[in-house]
Amino acid sequence: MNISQLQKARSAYQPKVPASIEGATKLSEGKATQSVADQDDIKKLFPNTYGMPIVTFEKGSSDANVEAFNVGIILSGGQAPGGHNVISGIFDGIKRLNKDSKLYGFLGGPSGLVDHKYIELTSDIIDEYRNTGGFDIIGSGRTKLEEVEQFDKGLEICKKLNIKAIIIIGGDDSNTNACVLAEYYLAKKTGVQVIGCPKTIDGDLKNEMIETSFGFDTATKVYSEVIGNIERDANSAKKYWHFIKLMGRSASHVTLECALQTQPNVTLIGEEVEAKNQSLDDVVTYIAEAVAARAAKGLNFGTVLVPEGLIEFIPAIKKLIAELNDMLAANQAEFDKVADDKKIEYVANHLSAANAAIFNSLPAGVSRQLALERDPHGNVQVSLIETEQLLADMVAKKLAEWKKEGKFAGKFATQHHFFGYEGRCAAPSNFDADYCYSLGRVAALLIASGKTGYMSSVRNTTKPAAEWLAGGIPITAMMNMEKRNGKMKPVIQKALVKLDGGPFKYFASKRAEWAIETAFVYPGPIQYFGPSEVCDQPTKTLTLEH
Ligand code: FBP
Repeated sequence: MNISQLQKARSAYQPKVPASIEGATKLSEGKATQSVADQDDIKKLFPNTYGMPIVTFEKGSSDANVEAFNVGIILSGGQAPGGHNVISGIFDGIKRLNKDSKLYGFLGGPSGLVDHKYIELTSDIIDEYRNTGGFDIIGSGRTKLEEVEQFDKGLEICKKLNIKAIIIIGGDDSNTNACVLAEYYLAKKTGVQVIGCPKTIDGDLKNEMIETSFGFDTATKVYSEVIGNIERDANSAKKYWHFIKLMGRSASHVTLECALQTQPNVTLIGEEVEAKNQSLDDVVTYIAEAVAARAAKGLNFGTVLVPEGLIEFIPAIKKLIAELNDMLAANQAEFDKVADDKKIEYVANHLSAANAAIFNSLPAGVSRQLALERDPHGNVQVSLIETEQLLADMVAKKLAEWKKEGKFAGKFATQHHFFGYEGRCAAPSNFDADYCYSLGRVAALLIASGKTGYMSSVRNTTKPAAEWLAGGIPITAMMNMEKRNGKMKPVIQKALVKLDGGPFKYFASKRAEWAIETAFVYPGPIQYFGPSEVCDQPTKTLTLEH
């Protein structure tokens, strides 16, 4: 591989780990856990993995004698900076416990396990990928792992390769699948353990014990750098309003974090739009008012941040999506036979009158995305909906009406952008490099301790890495029941932006000022080498939450 000087220097970076796991460790078990909600249902569905205790690794006196063991890893879902460091952490972790242990990587996501596509990850391969972005070491995929036949196919390859445990590195859906797999393998007494690792740039796989998902730190720093550059451009040319959509399929954490870092004029938070029961027109009016207020001061430029999941938070559209999900699930066989060019019409004809009216009023691209082009988990692929363009056009229309009424005398020219894929494979920040490597090392310890159905956890992350706490959280403790494809299913509860939480409250206390003034902050690029206060800062979200 040809590499840059920075990559060369970066590959020599030794990630920091919690002091408690630097040498020998001992495991301490806490109290039994319960799921976050729907305890009876979850307990019934996970009789073998429900109620397990939270475990913590503390400094031990001597290394236990661990027999060599083999581990298989899967990267699942969207890329997130730091995935390669989770893998190098697992590799170093299992080799420290016994140098004859082996690591296998299943190729192209969960389908690699089912289709028996794998490679052995040796030190030569691992060394090439240390502290790099991307998931290209083994590739990722979005195949759902939820059928018994898939689990059995997976078991075959585990037996063949003498794999003691599988580690699934993924978001909430993938870790839900990890938990189901752990339960199945335990119930069948297969001896194969399953461990999860919290990954997603979206930042929505977190709870009291999982402080953040990896990749969020780096991705939001990359987006904030470019948003800052755009703000500076806007403030230099003073002629454009920039509409910037940011990734984050379901939750608005990425948008909120970027707003805290760059102080744009308008930031939409999907969770607030839902809580206030706002319509698309309310949202458009809110932006137009900010544009008009700045225009009155002669400031015909600005920035608007839009979370990609916004559309799903607008209550009327949320209701429409819920009915669509149920209707499509109930009529799947018939719907599959409908010709492609008749599908939209079919959908409109099978919705209630109120939802059909909303469906028909949406731009064609949006209705198509909502109804037809879901990902394998049934999620609307919001990254493909051009909400930033839609809002810019609607605001322009509103301002034109206000102009006629004498309520707006400014200029309104727009540019639009979408930042998502740009940040998912960035070289991990020091935080993500350290956090991911530590998650990998902890996952290896969980396996050696015989644990299954656990997620690797590293806490106390606003403190220096040496003070981080290492352990494992039973995945069942994060679960509740939710409707998926028309049926109630056990799933990890998604963490949405809390409107009474520190990050949102701070933002809400500042946004009126940011809307009118030009209070932009230009954070600049991620720094990998230099003073700790420049290189090692966690996100503002994490700091304000703790
Ligand atoms: P994960 O939940 O798998 O981490 O992926 C998150 C994400 O990056 C979202 O922000 C985005 O909506 C989606 O993936 C895009 O999916 P795809 O990579 O399939 O285009």
